[in-house]
Amino acid sequence: MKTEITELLGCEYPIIQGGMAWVAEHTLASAVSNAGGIGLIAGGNAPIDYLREQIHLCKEKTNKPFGVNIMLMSPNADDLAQLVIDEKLALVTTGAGNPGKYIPAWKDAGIKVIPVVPSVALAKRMEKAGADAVIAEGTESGGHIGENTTMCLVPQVVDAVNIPVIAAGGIADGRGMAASFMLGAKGVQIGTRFLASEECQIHPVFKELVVKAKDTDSVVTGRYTGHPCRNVKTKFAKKLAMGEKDGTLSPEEFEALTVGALKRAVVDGDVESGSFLCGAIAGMINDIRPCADIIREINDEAEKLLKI
Ligand code: TUI
Repeated sequence: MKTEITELLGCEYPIIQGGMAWVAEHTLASAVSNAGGIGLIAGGNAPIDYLREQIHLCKEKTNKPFGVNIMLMSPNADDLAQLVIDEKLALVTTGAGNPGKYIPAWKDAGIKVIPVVPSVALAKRMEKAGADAVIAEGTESGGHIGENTTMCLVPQVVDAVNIPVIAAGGIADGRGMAASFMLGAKGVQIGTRFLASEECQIHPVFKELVVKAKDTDSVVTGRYTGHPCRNVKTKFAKKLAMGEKDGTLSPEEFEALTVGALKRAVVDGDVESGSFLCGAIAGMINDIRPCADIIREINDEAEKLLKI
């Protein structure tokens, strides 16, 4: 499917992989890019030397464009903002903040800039600051989330800006992609579906949680810390949610329990103390497939539906 996003990024399909912290490393990113989408390496809170290595490994595995997602709350965000310039990457996406101060340098370096926005106000600010597109991410997404839903946010952002809008949050099949296009999006960002891909390097326990999840198996924790995150509803996530609700966990105690919890989920598959970030659409995902099959199937189904 050709859209303003495939034109902008030079890819075959208007499908961008989510920049999932600890999850989105070079194997997944290169598989998505080689399949004609846009793969991303997630910065998360990772050290800069690790990220440089991931970028180099990804370049070895694909000649197609790929990008980096910068989590702006990371202490390494400044260094990563410079690294994407030094490495002459095709695009950068950002999350969890306003990347305005970096945009002029990225534009000067010819990098396409696509911030994730949870609101119309930030989308407008990003357009003014020179962003090439925005990702309007609904609260159905996994990980750190805003309040508005994909269904409400996407058309409002589409109406508010003149740059292309990519929809994110709750999209895992061709119906979701077609619906996003009907709302005015020119591309989709997909995260959770790629957790259950063959190339995704997360612990098998994490993949199993995604595949087995039902519609009601995600929960948002951490609203009272200012960093709400959607996770698989494990016993640990329920304990956090309950402690937050009934006041038995102070925000400080909550933070102490969740330090390092993403790594414990992704690397160790530790259901007792890991945070398995995942979107509300996990209930629809029932198998582990190669990225190329996932991308082709989603695109073809959407194309078929949009032609009706
Ligand atoms: O960033 C994400 N999802 C993430 S990041 C992450 S790692 C993490 N580690 C520790 C604490 C929190 C997260 C896990 N999942 N998605 C993109 C996203 N960006 N969602 C919401 C936002 C956002 C929120 C506020 C973007 C901008 C924003 O701006 C506030 C402002 O400054 O105007």
